[in-house]
Amino acid sequence: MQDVKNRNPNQDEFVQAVGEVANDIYNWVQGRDDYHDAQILHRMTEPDRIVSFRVVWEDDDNNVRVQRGWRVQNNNAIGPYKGGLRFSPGVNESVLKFLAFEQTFKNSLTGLPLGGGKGGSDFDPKGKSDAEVMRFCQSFMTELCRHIGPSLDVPAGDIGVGAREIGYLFGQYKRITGRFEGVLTGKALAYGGSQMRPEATGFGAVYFLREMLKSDDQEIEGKTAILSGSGNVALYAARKLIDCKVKVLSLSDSDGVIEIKEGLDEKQLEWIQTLKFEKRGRISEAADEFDGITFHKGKTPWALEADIAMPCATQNELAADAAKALAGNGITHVLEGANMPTTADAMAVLREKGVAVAPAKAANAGGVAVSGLEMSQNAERMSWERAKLDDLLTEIMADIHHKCRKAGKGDDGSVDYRRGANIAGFEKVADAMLAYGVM
Ligand code: NDP
Ligand code: 2IT
Repeated sequence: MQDVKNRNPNQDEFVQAVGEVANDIYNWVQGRDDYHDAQILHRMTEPDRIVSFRVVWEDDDNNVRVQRGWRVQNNNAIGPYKGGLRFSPGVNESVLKFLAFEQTFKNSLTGLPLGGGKGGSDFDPKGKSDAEVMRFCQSFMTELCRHIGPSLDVPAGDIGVGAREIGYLFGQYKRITGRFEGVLTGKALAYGGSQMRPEATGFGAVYFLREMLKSDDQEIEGKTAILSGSGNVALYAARKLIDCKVKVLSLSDSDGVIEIKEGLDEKQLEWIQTLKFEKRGRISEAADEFDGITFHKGKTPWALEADIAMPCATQNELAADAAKALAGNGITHVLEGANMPTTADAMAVLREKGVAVAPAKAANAGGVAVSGLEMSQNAERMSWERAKLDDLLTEIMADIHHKCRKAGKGDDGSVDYRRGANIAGFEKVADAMLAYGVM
């Protein structure tokens, strides 16, 4: 790890993500001389390549604006690079390297032939007009298009990149290359998108939770949950939790948290979906609209009492103090909807207090799994029915759960899902790399 730190100065997020994996697989790889001799882990910590580029666009007042763009192609040992694009002012090379690294193991866990990548820009879509977002996306894709392709690298959405952005990006790819092909996932149904892709990450996380509870002889029905975030992952997780008769007691954005004392109802959720996905409003507006909802400015959900906590916003949003509060408030399960939402210190607290943690690379893998299925549909120029995709997603999440339990079981019979996810995700990629020899 010291070597990883030295090689990646000022890249804290990347070092953190590598540290988690290295720590969890350390004992398991002892005795695997083939991995050691081939320097597998060391090789995995160097991305195959990073493309970095300038993105220039004009705002509505004709000012020329300059942004940075990246694509981190981390590892294609088991399939074409695959992973989302993030547009957010906090994006930098460290964040994208950590996300691409995580994605590699997550994609391996899905059982589908998907390598790992991630990309994005420090562009902030918030407060921009549709025309500005379109011009930015077109400029971004004008460079990115030469580095991606259906068998090479297939980007998708992430923070700040949803259906609108994917539409502009795909349109520009098609315009420049002249090819209509499955080069992006998360497309709308009208032009080659998949049923269930918008819902897949949030729904998949809840399917994973259901499996976790089942293996402890618990029912999901009747539980209470606190969620952070109010984007794609949080709102579809909330939708599935409500279907499973779980009370959703909070949602949030970077302004603060809404507390929903009686639990979110269908009508409120639909209203919030329109607010966030169509009107691009702020979560505090839900408190102005509904009596049972209160807004706490600048706060997070982690002080509220519940059975389940689901961080669904961003990395390192759940720190040690919050973890202590969660454990003290009766939280039994933490389900990571976001990527690496729990700091290393917070993770240590949760482990010590015996709170079960479903790690991001397992819990939120449903999104990329259905992206993989979107690629299959595009390749055969077909589109599958919603029920089939929901069944496949359910099966994939159950299979990931099974892999995590199997690899994460300790000598005393207890299960560490994070260790299990890291070992099971690592093994498939490592074995493929071994097969290719030294490269
Ligand atoms: P969205 O852009 O749809 O929503 C992001 C949400 O998180 C918003 O509510 C946003 O609030 C909040 N948020 C973002 N940054 C911060 C911050 N620094 N502090 C507090 N709140 C913040 O993104 P997604 O829902 O798609 O992604 C959420 C997380 O899930 C990310 O970690 C992403 O990597 C992960 N993920 C997403 C998948 C997908 O399929 N979309 C798949 C797997 C993982 P605000 O509007 O105020 O910024
Ligand atoms: O973090 C993730 O898994 C995603 N943002 C989804 C990636 C994808 O290719 O669907």
